[in-house]
Amino acid sequence: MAEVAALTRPDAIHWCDGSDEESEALIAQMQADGTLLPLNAETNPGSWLHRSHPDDVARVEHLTFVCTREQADAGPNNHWMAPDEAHAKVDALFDGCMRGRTLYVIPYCMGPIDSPLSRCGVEITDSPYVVANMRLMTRMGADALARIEREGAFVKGLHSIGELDPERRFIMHFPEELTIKSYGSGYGGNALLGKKCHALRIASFQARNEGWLAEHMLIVGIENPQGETHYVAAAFPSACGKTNLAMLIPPEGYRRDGWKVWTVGDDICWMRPGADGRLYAINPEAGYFGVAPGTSAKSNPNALETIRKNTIFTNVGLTADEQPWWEGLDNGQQPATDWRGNAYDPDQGPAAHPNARFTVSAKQCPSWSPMAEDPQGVPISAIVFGGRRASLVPLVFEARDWTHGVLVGAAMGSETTAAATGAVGVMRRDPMAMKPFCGYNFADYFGHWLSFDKTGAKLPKVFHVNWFRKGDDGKFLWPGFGDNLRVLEWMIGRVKGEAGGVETPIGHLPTADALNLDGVTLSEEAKAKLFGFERTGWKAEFDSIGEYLDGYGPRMPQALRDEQQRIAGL
Ligand code: GTP
Ligand code: SPV
Ligand code: MN
Repeated sequence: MAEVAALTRPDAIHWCDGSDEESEALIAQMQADGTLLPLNAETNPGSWLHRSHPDDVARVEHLTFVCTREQADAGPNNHWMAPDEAHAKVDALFDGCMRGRTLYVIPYCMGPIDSPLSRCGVEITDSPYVVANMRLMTRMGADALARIEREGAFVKGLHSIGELDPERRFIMHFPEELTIKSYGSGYGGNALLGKKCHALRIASFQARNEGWLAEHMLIVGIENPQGETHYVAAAFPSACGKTNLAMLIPPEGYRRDGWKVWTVGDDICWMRPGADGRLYAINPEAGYFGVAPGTSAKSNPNALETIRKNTIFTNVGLTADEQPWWEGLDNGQQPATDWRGNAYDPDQGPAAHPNARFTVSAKQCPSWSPMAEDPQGVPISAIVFGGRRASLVPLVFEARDWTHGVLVGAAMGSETTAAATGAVGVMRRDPMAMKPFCGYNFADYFGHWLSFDKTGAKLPKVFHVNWFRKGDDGKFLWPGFGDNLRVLEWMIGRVKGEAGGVETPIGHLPTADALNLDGVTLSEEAKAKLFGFERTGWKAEFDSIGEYLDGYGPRMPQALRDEQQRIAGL
């Protein structure tokens, strides 16, 4: 601490205790200096708008580094810099950067305070906006500090918004030192260090050494009419539907029959084998940092209800009476001001930035699961991988066994989204939705996944879904959102050995009558594309998957290459 203060030279130091008084004082200060703008107090009580610097609206994958001693340990999947060089580079930027500012010390716990699966960290930052967000997203303050003092070990994070200059911006990870240094951005994934930097990049590295998994997955509980709840963990890349699936509202008929959906987490999942051989999962987060555009009373009513109060909105538009507004909100209101604060002009682009976000406490979600606080976590029945694929990939298929399931995850492809700076809609390999987040070599990561298949293990079944298949007219063929429960129901049926499937080279697809489609109208084209196996296209896909795996050289586990070879024959 003294070292950091000597380097950064803040005017004042504040230790965060997480109290209401502290939060109120910070918010008052941010309101006074314009960091937070008050929203309509009647429609959005306790809620604020933050407009970020227009060049600082998303994660910056090209400026994110994993700094292991050996470059090969970071893998071809990460940008790498030698630790000494990285420290020197970023410390030069931190030198004196907090002059005139307050340094905040944020002790936080990822996961329930009393869970053996949880891990703590301390983030030092000069951004009160980061403090306010960390308060919603983590268990922050006195309780976390007490656990840190008891345990001794914690992840050290240093953050400064610097000058918000994209040329002077770095997100550096030192997994071997349990250290993060982030400079020059105030955006969520770059600045809320408990989230992607700690809970995914550093935690994935720790998890490999300690025999657990840190994943970019939602966790959702599906309660059937008999009152049994099955927990499902699903990895979709950024802005590909995790929040929506986690908060799903069952279609009318299912609701009548008594189906219920429970939200445990919407972005990150830590899991480890329990004494009974099953995988048990916790959500290390305490809030949601969700995508605003596309969130409506139709697509995600639970999210809309969650963000009715006590919410920080970042880079949304505003109506004339200061209500938050975004594309796809569909509530009959019109935007007056865009996310930059200019009068809304459709010729100047959307009113909300496509990666506009809301930050809110998880407990405000109507479907929030009390099991999210269980220190032992929830047992996982199914793991789901999925991407945004306009062509080829059917609605759902099931992997034959664990090794095949690991290949299905390793082979994931998805079209890029606005969650990271760069081109949108470009198909890339995003294994297990962890391309931007795995803190070590993917070849070792796949090997770690394979290692869970051992005597006594009762592993979940593995599935792959694609909500984003398009027809010849360029429109989505599957209604998605609430109707995705039909697919989850089939998966649970498979877990229980009750639902039908047909074997194909890529795995089991549902038989024609195995999926409940009551109330869904699908064209013949839709049925063929959503439930069909396209041999020629898959042949080419498997060649491309083979090339991808080969790119990792001999470090890639042979079992995975054998599995790819076996299927590539088709
Ligand atoms: P991160 O927070 O970036 O990790 O993203 P996420 O995976 O939680 O994404 P989110 O659920 O916020 O979804 C992002 C976008 O996908 C939104 O625009 C949604 O409207 C859209 N989306 C989600 N589920 C579906 C679906 O089932 N079908 C279709 N067509 N779109 C969906
Ligand atoms: C993602 O990009 O996957 C997010 C948002 O969940 S952020 O926390 O900014 O990375
Ligand atoms: Mn995410």
